[in-house]
Amino acid sequence: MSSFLRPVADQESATAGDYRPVTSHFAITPPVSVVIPAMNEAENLPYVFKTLPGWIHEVVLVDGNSTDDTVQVARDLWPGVKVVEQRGKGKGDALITGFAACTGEIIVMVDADGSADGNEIVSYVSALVGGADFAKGSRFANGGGTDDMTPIRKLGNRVLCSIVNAKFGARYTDLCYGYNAFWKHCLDEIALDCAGFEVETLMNIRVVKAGLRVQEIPSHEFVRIHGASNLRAVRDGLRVLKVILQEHAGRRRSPLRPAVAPAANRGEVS
Ligand SMILES: Nc1nc2c(ncn2[C@@H]2O[C@H](COP(=O)(O)OP(=O)(O)O)[C@@H](O)[C@H]2O)c(=O)[nH]1
Ligand SMILES: [Mg+2]
Repeated sequence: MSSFLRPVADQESATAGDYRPVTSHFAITPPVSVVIPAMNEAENLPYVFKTLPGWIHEVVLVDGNSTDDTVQVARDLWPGVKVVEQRGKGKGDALITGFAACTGEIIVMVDADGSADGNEIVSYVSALVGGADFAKGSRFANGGGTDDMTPIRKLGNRVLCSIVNAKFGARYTDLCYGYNAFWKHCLDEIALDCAGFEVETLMNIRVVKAGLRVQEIPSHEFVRIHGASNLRAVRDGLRVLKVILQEHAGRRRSPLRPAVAPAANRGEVS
């Protein structure tokens, strides 16, 4: 559904207890927040917003000190978008900041590079209202796919995923994927404390350690539309491996950056 077709009045008046029609066959009560970490993604945002469903409660865009028009483009495309200025650095830092700004009961994380199809959000939300705590996107589950991963990234992801499965008793088919959704209460149980691209791995490990109900959702990752990935396969792969080993050793990691900035220092919301 195009953002132009959003039932704005319904969204604004909807509160927990109201039913939000999601499809002609499905309605839900919990408000859904979508968190979009974005660093210089102005050219990609039109593609991202175009696929977001009209029934979501709010969009929280976490700006990573973009030097392009990311923030203005987001405001033009989605009036009412909540823009959070990131104070630290890295995707993990951005997501932690964005999660803290959400008012919905369900949180969906969506990349801003045009690789994620917002039409899949209904599958994630369906799994959550059906009983899962954490709906984990997978490009390698039956029905999923990727046009964006290089062979080296596929190999690294596969090896790291196998290590997580072996060490934590998980049965994941994907590990380092940015499209996931969860009930907000999960945040208390996973207490995220990381800065970079290891964030999804940390989430995937901590939900399993916390005994939360995880359901994989087949997802298709499209190719980034404009610009280049910020991820560096070797550097970030090693960060992921370090997190896996630290989590397995049971050590509480000292965060690379504060998990949540002190109130006075927290990103501005507008
Ligand atoms: N706010 C913010 N967003 C980031 C940062 N690093 C990456 N992102 C966003 O995270 C998403 C995934 O990053 P990307 O570079 O595409 O990595 P890849 O998908 O792993 O290739 C994109 O929407 C980026 O704009 C950051 O430091 N701050
Ligand atoms: Mg990407």
